[in-house]
Amino acid sequence: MDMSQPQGITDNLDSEPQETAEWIASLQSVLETAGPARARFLLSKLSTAAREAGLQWRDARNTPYINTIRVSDEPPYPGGSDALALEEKLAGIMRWNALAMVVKTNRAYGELGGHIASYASAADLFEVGFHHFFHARSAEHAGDLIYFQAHSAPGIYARAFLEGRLSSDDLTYYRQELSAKKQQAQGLSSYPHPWLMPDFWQFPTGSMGLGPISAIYQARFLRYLEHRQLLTTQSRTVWGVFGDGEMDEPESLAALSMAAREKLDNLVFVINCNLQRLDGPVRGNGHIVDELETLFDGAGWNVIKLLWGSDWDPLFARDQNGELVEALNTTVDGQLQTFAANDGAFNREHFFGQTAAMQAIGATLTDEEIDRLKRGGHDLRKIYAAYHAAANHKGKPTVILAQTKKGFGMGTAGQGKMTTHQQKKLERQDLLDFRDRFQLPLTDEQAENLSFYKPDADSPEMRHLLQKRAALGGFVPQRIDPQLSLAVPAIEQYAQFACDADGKEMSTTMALVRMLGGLLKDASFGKHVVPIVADEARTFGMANLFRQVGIYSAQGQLYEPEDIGSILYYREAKDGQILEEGITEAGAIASWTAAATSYSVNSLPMLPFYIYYSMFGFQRVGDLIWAAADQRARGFLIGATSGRTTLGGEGLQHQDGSSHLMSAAIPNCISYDPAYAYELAVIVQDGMQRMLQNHEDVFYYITVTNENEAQPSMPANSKNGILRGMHCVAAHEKAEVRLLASGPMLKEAIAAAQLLKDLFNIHAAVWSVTSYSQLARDGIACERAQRVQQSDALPWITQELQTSNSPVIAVSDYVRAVPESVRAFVPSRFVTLGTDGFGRSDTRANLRDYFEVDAKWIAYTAMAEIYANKKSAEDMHAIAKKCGVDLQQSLAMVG
Ligand SMILES: Cc1ncc(C[n+]2csc(CCOP(=O)(O)OP(=O)(O)O)c2C)c(N)n1
Repeated sequence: MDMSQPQGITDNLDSEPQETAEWIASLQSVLETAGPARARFLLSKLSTAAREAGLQWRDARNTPYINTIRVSDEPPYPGGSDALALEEKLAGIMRWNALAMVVKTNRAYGELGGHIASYASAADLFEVGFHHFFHARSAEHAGDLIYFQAHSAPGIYARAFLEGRLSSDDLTYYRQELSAKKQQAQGLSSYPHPWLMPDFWQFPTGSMGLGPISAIYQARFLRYLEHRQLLTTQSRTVWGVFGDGEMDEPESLAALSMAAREKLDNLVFVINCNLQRLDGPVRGNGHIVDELETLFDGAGWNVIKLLWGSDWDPLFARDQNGELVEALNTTVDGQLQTFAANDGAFNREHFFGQTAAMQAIGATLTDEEIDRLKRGGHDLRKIYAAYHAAANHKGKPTVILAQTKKGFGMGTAGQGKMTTHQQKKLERQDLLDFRDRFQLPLTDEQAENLSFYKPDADSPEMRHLLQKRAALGGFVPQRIDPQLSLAVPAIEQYAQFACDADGKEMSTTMALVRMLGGLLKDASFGKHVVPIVADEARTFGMANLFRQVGIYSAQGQLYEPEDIGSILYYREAKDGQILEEGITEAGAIASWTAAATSYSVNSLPMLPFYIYYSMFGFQRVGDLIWAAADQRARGFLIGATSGRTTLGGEGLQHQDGSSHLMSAAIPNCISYDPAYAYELAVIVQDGMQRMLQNHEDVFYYITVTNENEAQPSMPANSKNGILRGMHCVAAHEKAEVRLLASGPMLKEAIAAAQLLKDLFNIHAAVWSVTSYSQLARDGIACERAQRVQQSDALPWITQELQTSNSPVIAVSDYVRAVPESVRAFVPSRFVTLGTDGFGRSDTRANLRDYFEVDAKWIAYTAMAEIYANKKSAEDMHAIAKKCGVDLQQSLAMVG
């Protein structure tokens, strides 16, 4: 007998039904007489015996295509059938107002877009949450944290309208934030954007996949605060409602096992399985629900399938030989979509018509009743049961796979249609049908005109709505900034060594880590600091922090670390402070965002420093950083081992020449590329003050390098220039050339100035450019002020350079576009040097020669500018040779 063929998973043939029935009866009898624990024990013994017999059998990860929660386990609905009826009515009103808002907007301006079908499928999932589960922040409860499926935003606005938080004028300005402002109305952003609606939205979810990973790390960060005894968070739940199509994003699934490993039972995902995405079915030829069940179950989550409404219960009760369930098991999603798009008669023929037994089940219903059979995600009673089970499940995060119909209730105009995602225009008859479908008290004219509908304030449904929210502490979503300040330590306290470095050798990474260590030691401030790494702490010399503040682990340390004997041993602790995320930049940045928004989410300001390989930041997880910016994050991103020529041997994929270009495009990201430890100290101090004391919604990106250098002490009066983007480090009244350089290139510029003096008796002045992007922003702002406000404000860079006409050479270890960004504000001839192209593995010296950014190239470039068009080619070759530059070889390299 071939026992290698896995049996029992795909093979549904039952050759011995009698024998099968006996086995099942035995199991049932054990269950009845000895209980579930004994039944589980026996099954697991059987499984072991099967494996020992070489059967290679394992239980299928999938359960049948029916609800996980049995009817007998459903809790009573709070408020009974009266509440149920009111809530169904309210859901219909939300649906209408959401639809009216989108269609109205698109009648006026066809270009504005918006979605109807997604919310139509999610409305009931949201409503049960709003009525019974989603706690607002109040005196009794710190508030649940809810990540809303972004393109269902119209429904959240529709609810806020009924709650009295938005006016009908506001709804009229959906997706018209600019026009709204002119009319003193509140513009409604397309998707959840805290930047645009700072009192309303908490979490940006518009970019698919970012919501799920962010929700997971948010839940974990609550635990971190709890375990560090900074906050009591136990009653708070993180809810995330996401699309089934969205689960294909790698970020959506990336952190599932972490959530289970950390036992995040404060986390509930609700996946709106309407089986469709934008273009068509999510898994036309399979079951997305089953696929997700396998993935979540395999990762260790509690999985609840919520597939069929209460009106299916009597049908399943009649399904004596399992043919109905078997049909559901084998009907693929593409077909289920077709069933959703067609009427009762079609479903009778094509679904219930499959076998005689099913025909008989179908015969108990009229066509109208078949048409109205609900999927689980549209049945408030079933949804409540699933949420109740999820909220009470201990030890694991829960996912509810809620099956719905896309465009539910949109009838032939949209329900289950392939094109429903983008539908935003409805004909007269479709509107009337929708009104009738949800029994809305609107006249034909009102329906046709898309009038918003709000029941009287003292109507039972309005009273119910407001009572329910009052019982849960108020309205959600709601975002606050309590403006809590932290006393920032004085710079002398943690960075004296950097300000008075006096030529001591160190890299800026070493300086940063030492400052961090100092900040962590501060008796009152230190506990707010959150060091985050993605498995590179040793690379950045941070191993000493392992011992100093410990690595956070919910379980503490269950083993004796190999290096227990060393002073810097690998110390994990339940109250550990470092978030060591492992090799997941996406996870680490999601952690950083949770910490960087704690001032708002938890009314507890925290200060995260996420230190990472700079190349694996903006390039790798730029969209998550963009979302953090939207969310008004406050914290430090530290791009370490930065600079295309400074990282040396690591080569093309590691050498970062572009992060400063990308960070400059994020409006509230303040970027610096400092050369010296004292500059770094001034920047960190300024950042802490702006973020933690002035409550500015900015975050800092600072690049640091691993190149050791002699660090000078801080010159007097340099602070203003450091923060504004440039300060002079070598002045010369008669400078014939001015050299600007950032980060590691500064020492090359200083060496170039020396070369010019030694070789040609040419005088150069040198500036340290701490931030080309801040100089450029200032330049653009001044230029606009001159144009629009007739101001005479001069950009800082112009002020610094306007005293002479001598040429200016600007150097950066990033692509030339970075220094190029200040060209318009330089009042003389201007040349940029940068590191465009792919990186290479070699020594710093060879790389800087190759990219033509080292001292000799800067000196040669200066000479070429000073002698522009005044010297012959031969003379220039001779000058180059004197500088040590080989023009012939460089041309060959570039070629
Ligand atoms: C990263 C990203 N890619 C693409 C989109 C565009 N987009 C918006 S909604 C959508 C389909 C969503 O399908 P699903 O997650 O199944 O949600 P449904 O609308 O069906 O409920 C797409 C592709 C996006 N918003 N974000």
